[in-house]
Amino acid sequence: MEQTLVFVKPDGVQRGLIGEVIARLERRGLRLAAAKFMQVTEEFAGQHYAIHQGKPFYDKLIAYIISAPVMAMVWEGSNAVEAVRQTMGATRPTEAAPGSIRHDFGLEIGRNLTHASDSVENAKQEIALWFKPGELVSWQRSIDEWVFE
Ligand code: DAT
Ligand code: MG
Repeated sequence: MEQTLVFVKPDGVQRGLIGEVIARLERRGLRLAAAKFMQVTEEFAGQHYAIHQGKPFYDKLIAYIISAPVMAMVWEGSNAVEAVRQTMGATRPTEAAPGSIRHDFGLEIGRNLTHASDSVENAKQEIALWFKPGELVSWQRSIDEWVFE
């Protein structure tokens, strides 16, 4: 089953939107595989956002991500990577589709509420960075056959 890494960023946590994000992913039919509420260190944030090192927004991005706790999760399901990116919406909230989280709750790219892996390959790397294998729960739901074809 395809898996993807999601985290509710510090603004989403501070604004009390953890439950909203989880509710939307559950409602979509995705299955939770792991969850961890944590304070990210500067070093860890640098590892997660290594691809953005050197970009003009990098320092502010790291300061934002470590400014309060985050809620990190692994979600799984058919086309999980693409489906979760769609539920989150485009990076810039003013370009995010109506009905997406970034549209419905965001205004600025530097306060865009959530992270979601952008490819299956990156999802694997990010899940390995954020979670130990033993923290992932392998389980089935009785409704799975009504969600996964
Ligand atoms: P996404 O979070 O949609 O995967 P990304 O990987 O391109 O987007 O960038 C990571 C985060 O960095 C993004 O959520 C917000 C910030 N960011 C990206 N591009 C930016 C820009 N041009 N100005 C300010 N912040 C930016
Ligand atoms: Mg990204």
